[in-house]
Amino acid sequence: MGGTQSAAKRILVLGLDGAGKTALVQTIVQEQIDTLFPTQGLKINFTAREGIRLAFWELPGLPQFRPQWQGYYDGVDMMVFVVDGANPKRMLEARLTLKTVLHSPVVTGVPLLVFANKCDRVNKRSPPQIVNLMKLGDIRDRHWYIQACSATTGEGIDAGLEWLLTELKKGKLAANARAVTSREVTRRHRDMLAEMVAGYNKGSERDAAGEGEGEGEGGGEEDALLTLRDIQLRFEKQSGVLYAASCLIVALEEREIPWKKVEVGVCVRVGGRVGCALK
Ligand SMILES: Nc1nc2c(ncn2[C@@H]2O[C@H](COP(=O)(O)OP(=O)(O)O)[C@@H](O)[C@H]2O)c(=O)[nH]1
Ligand SMILES: [Mg+2]
Repeated sequence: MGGTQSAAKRILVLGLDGAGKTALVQTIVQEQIDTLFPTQGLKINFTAREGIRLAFWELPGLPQFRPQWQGYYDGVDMMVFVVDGANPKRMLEARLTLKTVLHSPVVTGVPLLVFANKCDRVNKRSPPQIVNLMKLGDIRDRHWYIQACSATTGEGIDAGLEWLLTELKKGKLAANARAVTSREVTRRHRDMLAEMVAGYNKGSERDAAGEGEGEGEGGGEEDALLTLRDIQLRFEKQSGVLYAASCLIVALEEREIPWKKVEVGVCVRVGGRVGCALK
């Protein structure tokens, strides 16, 4: 058979209740639009575009369900936030809700598509107005895009999906790169540092038990005690390389220079000519 379920890109569809999430996903997957009731649980819909399988995970938007959203963040490839573009009264609530979502370190770097839905309504707000109302300009740790659309007429949906597919094709490396360059200490840096400090503690314990003596000759480099200064230097070197790789990827992306992952380590190849391997 074709692609497995695990190969599908996972798109989390979030937004306040009544924003039009269910209607939008139904239009995308071309499902019959039934009478819509507020969604109570997780709804997953599959479709495929340009050979990419897409799994839309729609979560219920009512306030009592929002704290549960974070349980679905791990492994997400894309976030779609649907806002009712014709309801300025709930724009603040939408802004604060989105802010809480983006605050989670699990989704740092994951690209965000904001669908300003219900653009068929006369009192709709324009995307620039919504950018202002929702303070989207403050988002710096991921690629984001706003697209006006109507789940009812279908207007704007293809344009939004086109951006979404372009982002998905870049893959997780791009999202991770953005996460690294936008945060002072990333999770990977923290893990790296924790490992080094754990090694230091082990060494100190051995030393306290008097086993550190006599290691000079046969113990070898591996057993040599790390000092905090060593840890600092190693951390600076390794995190610097990670940071450099991430900055490079982001710089290439911003200039729309194509790059791709290759076999060894974290590699970047530009235009099939320049190669840069970082390990
Ligand atoms: N005029 C208009 N109404 C819409 C649009 N999208 C959704 N709706 C209506 O908004 C209401 C809430 O939609 P629903 O998909 O259930 O929102 P959800 O709670 O975010 O899943 C329903 O009555 C829909 O018919 C749209 O693009 N235009
Ligand atoms: Mg719904």
